[in-house]
Amino acid sequence: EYVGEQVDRHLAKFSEADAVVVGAGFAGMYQLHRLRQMGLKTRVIEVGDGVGGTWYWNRYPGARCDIESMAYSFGFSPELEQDWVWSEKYATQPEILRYAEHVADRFDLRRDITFETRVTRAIYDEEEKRWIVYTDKGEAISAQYVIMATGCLSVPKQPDIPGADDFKGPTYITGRWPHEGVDFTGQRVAVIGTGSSAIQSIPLIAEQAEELTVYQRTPAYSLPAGNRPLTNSEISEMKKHYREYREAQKHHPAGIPNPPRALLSAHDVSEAERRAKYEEAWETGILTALSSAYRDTMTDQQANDWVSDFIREKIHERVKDPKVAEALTPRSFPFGTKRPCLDTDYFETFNRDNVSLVDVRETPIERITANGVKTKDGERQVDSIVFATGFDAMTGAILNVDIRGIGGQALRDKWADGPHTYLGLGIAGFPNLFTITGPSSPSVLSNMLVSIEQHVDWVSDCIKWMRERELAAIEPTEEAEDEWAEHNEATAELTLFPQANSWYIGANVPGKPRTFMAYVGGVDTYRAICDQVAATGYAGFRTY
Ligand code: FAD
Ligand code: N01
Repeated sequence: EYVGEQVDRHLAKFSEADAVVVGAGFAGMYQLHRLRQMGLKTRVIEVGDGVGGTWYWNRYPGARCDIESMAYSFGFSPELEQDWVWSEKYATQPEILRYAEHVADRFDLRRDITFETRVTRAIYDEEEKRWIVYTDKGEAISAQYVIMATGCLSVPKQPDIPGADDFKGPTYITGRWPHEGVDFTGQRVAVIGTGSSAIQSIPLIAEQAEELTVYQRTPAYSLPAGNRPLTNSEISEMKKHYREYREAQKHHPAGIPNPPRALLSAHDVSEAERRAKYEEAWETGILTALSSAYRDTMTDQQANDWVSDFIREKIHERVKDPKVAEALTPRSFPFGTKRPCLDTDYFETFNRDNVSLVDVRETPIERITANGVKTKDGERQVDSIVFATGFDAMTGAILNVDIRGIGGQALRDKWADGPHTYLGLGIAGFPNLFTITGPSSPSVLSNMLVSIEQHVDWVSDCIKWMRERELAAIEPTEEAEDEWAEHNEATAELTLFPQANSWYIGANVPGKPRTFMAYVGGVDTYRAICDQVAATGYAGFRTY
């Protein structure tokens, strides 16, 4: 019988904890806080040398949140939300990182976080019913629970362009930006990619660089953020009603209660009314305003075509050269089926003399050379290259750890055809292992802080329930997992989401299995399901 790897307790630095949390982004930080409150000896292991996760790594120019700062923040502590003052509608990365650091100080989190350390393996010891978690610093930690708070967008996709290593000048990846910043003054710069990270950084890089060339494979739908400083009265108004607002977040499908969900179908109104509604939504500068203008935007092709056309027209208004405007106009997928972007002057940047667009659908990148980027039209020499090419999303960070469950089964094998979980929280055959905002939960389709808190609370309550009953292990049944997968797929099929080659579906990483990796049923419905599961003694899980 397989009893897990034998640890040589003399060679490895061996320690014990009740729980190991992997990652010290917002999820890991709050998980530590909750488990500590419950009296569990908890260790957090983090690769970076500070807290904040996403906001620690993504230091590229222009990085900000695209869900309003006052909403994209923790709701678990009324005192914290009253004390902290956000300066802008959409806070910059340095401000969000300061917030994460404030949370770490305020709740004295750092003393249980081991920084600059990577979890490399986690092996379940069936006899002991404990995990042994290995780090790259030679430590092995025995723990009853492992919580993967490793992030959905934390592993940058490796540049999959031939010759990427040949380039002689500096290259940068948006998700691993140098802490000291980069000065592009006087340089010829290439940016590859036109997703959210590119759209935020391009306008600022264009202001500094001598010449900027943007290599675009798929144009994006992007809406103007209308970013601005928050006024004192806005802040105090929100703070007066913060508790009700946090409650409303939990009961909205995306965790974003403003604007409220639409009751009307786009088919119920006249063209003029639709247009007026879209204009009004456009002016709000809120990511979900257009998709939630009518209830069928994400489920009805015609309803989606109307709003997609509206955005296409806006792009043509924003870009002076009609050929460039058309190249920047998304036509190959419905609005919202890839994550939309919010921008500050993104499209207008292409009106600048020092900015040019290369449409790689027409002139594919053949390779990166020692001096620049070569397409079928020839080589363009540049001094630096920025890869804004995205992430191995949802599963990348989890599968970077070699996780072995019952019978020594590797999670990498179990997920060879795509992630398989129950509720995006637990995995059959991997007892006492939880994933925060894991695949097949709403996670990336929502305000992530709302989803993170919901998952951390659910996991903490589950562990409390286990301890009260002196249970050693909990894991989903395979039947529950299969049913959840079927429900997920069926729900996604009711929408337009599967039409796009998005990172939601793994399409951005060559060779990655294609499955829709987020639950589209909504944060509100999903929370009710999770609560029901807990209330019925964790139906769909088995304990021993
Ligand atoms: P992360 O913040 O990704 O933290 C995971 C941590 O785990 C990282 O620090 C990583 O180093 C660590 N880690 C991973 N693997 C290991 C390992 N093996 N060993 C040790 N440590 C490990 N969401 C929104 O809702 N609104 C927004 O406006 C928004 N803006 C975003 C902007 C950017 C640029 C990006 C990339 C994402 C954005 N997101 C946004 C999504 C964002 O990732 C989440 O909102 C949230 O910050 C995720 O927190 P997390 O703790 O789950 O994961
Ligand atoms: O990554 P992406 P991202 N050759 O995958 C292109 C969150 N986020 O870092 O679409 C040429 O979206 C790729 O082209 P294509 C948010 O959830 C939020 O920008 O695959 N091009 C695409 O244009 C977001 O969705 C904010 O055809 C290549 C781009 O690179 C998620 O993180 C800010 C290529 C990658 O876009 C990821 O965003 C930043 C190749 N070989 C991130 N490979 C906010 O605003 C890839 N591309 C809050």
